[in-house]
Amino acid sequence: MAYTYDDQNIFAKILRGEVPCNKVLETEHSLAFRDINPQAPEHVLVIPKGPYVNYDHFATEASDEEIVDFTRAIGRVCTLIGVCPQDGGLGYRMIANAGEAGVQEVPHLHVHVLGGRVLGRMLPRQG
Ligand code: DGP
Repeated sequence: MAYTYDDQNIFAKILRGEVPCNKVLETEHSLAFRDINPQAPEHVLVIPKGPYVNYDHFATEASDEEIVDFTRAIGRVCTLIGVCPQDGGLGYRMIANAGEAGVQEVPHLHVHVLGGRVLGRMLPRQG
C-alpha cells in the first residue's frame, strides 16, 4: 500500500517556517530542534526535510543522499549536545516511534535523541 503524508502536520509547518522551533542543526536534507515537551535534560528531534511519515517510509523511498545526510545529522546532534560516550558524555538513546503501537503523535519521521541523565530501562516490564 502507498504511503500517505499529511502536509499539515506540525513538523511540516516547522519546515515551512510557519511555526518556530529551537534549532540545533540544519543540513541540506535534515533539521534538528529541541522537543517542546522534553523528557530528559537533552531532548532533540531530528527530522528529514522530505515528506516521510515514518522510518519504513524513509528507508523505502528516500534517496541515498537523504539517508546519509539524516544519519550523519543525528550523529552530529549527539556531538553538539555533549552526550557521546566517546567524548566523555553520559550516553544517549535514540527513539523513532511509528504508528499506533509506537504511539506516534506527529506523522513526520522524527528521531528523538535523549540524554543528560540515566534514562532507565528502554521499556517498562510487563506483568
Ligand atoms: P512522537 O510521539 O514520537 O510522535 O513525539 C512527538 C514529539 O513532538 C513529542 O515529544 C512532542 C513534540 N512536539 C509536538 N509538537 C511540537 C512542536 O510544535 N514543536 C516542538 N519543538 N516539538 C513538538
